[in-house]
Amino acid sequence: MEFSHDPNLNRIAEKVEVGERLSFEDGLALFATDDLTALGKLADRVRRKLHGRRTYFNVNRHFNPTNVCYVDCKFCSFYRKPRAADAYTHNIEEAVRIAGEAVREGATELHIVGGLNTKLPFSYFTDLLSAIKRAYPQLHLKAFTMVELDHFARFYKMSDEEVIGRLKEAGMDSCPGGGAEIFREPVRSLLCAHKCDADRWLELAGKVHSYGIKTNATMLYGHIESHEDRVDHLVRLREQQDRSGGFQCFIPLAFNPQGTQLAHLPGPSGIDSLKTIAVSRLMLDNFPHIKAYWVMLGKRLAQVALHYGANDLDGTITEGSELTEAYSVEANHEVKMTKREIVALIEEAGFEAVERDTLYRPVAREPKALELETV
Ligand code: V47
Repeated sequence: MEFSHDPNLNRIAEKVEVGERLSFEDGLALFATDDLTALGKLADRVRRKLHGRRTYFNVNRHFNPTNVCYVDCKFCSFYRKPRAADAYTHNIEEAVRIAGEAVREGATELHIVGGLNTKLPFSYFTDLLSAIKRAYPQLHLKAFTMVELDHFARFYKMSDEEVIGRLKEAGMDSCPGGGAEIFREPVRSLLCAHKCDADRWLELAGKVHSYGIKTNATMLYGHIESHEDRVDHLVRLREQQDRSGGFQCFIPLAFNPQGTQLAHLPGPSGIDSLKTIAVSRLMLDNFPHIKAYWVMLGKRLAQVALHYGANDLDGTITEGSELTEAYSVEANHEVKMTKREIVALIEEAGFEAVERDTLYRPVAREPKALELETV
């Protein structure tokens, strides 16, 4: 029996079988297919070849130092102008207190991203990292997107090398994948005219990788972009990974229109999200991990996405993170999941849940710690 009623999928399945790289046109054909089940099956084969039944999650927390930002991204409901009543900047003591809470809850990672706030000196960011590191040296600091690094270099008039070197010295262990949005023009400029462009984002990722620092990559989908824009995005990331090799994980981010300047758009459907996960797994043959980010997909769809090529659900996260709450699709913008809940989601889907650290090393916990866990 043929694999699919879609001849394009049969042709692509043969390429996948022998490990042949998929082309731009293949990417478009994958998005165009009406055979979601076969597309998912194909992505699942690749996922199982790489990871078997293992599905990763971590115990983490997000910290957003400031919501003040000049970029004015059309898809963002988090940022505020400096004089807004609810504009905030956390002080360093507050950051250390939150990091301490995270550590007591068993977190191995603090994910730090914020607005581009021109009122802060560069020393705020290095002090932030070094104060948290001094207090909790065991906590991995996944901090600052390529957009933030670009801002630091331009605004504080430093070379990229100086920015990366000083943040690394202060305690930056890896970088999250945000700010990639959609690389291709004109969509990128329509969404976020004041953000660094695609070449710059990719250049900085390459430079960070050259320091032995791992990063992630994202793609914001389900707004004004086309399938061509998405495939272009994936191909550019694949080419950068060929050059610098430091991406660990790709995370397709489902656009949540609520509260944004694009609130009139519907956001991506469930089918579109599953397709996007599957196409990502198939196109990004040099990315080890594909994450189904439950905060944006919702817990239920993220669970299903594990059968469409995803092998990671992100983490427990915990409430109290302003950016994460702004884009959450969960009821009341909830962003907390207990470890028990995340393990149950993975196991019920038929996979083996593996707690990982940020670098995808399995985390061993004392049995007692599991009993006592608060997350
Ligand atoms: O760059 C902003 C996106 C990103 C909305 O590296 C939105 O492990 C949907 O990058 N609807 C930041 N998305 C988050 C991010 C991330 C998250 C989790 C894990 C990792 C990782 C990275 O969030 C932004 C933007 O693309 N975003 N607003 C929105 N309304």
